[in-house]
Amino acid sequence: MGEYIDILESGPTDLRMFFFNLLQNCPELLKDFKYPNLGVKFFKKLPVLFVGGEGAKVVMHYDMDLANNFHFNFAGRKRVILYPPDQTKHLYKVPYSIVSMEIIDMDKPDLVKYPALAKAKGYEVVLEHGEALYIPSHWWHFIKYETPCLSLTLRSLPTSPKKILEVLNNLIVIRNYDNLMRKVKGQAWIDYKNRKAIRNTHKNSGIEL
Ligand SMILES: O=C(O)CCC(=O)C(=O)O
Repeated sequence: MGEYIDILESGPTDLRMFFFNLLQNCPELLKDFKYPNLGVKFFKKLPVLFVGGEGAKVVMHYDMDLANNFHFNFAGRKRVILYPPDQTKHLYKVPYSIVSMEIIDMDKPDLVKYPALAKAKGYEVVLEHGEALYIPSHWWHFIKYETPCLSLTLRSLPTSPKKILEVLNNLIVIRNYDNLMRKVKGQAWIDYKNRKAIRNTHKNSGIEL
């Protein structure tokens, strides 16, 4: 960890720790925070840490478990772009996944190649040291680390039967099907999904190229 912090402090780097479960990997750190009283039931099995260096980017995605997330930024400054679920049609969502096309730099998107993004209505926020962001269930988020950051996400799982069914479908059906197709078809499967992401998005956004 010490060596990793030295790397983060020495300049821009893509090296990130993503979704590091404190309960499983470093339970002694649980003593360092308390679950806040925000009127929600937290899922205490999954307090997850996110660490990254200056310039690191997290691809636009929403969380597969459809949790309501509370993202606490303990160190550094990060920029977050958020889109509500009703903007999905403009976001070049890759089929059988919960991410936008990775090739798109949501920080400075190429609107000639990806014009639907100009129609998407979202929010942008800069999280400073000590600030927290509520990311509602199913909301898309893209993150750029402006400086090295260390943040903790606490989650509250969905309770409505409709959402629970969607989570089970995401975790059991879609994820396994996608993994199988990657194994069987390799790069051809990825290329097919990216072509379909563009076709679907342009069709649903009313764009003709
Ligand atoms: O800040 C990060 O690195 C990612 C945060 C994230 O995706 C989340 O909290 O769900």
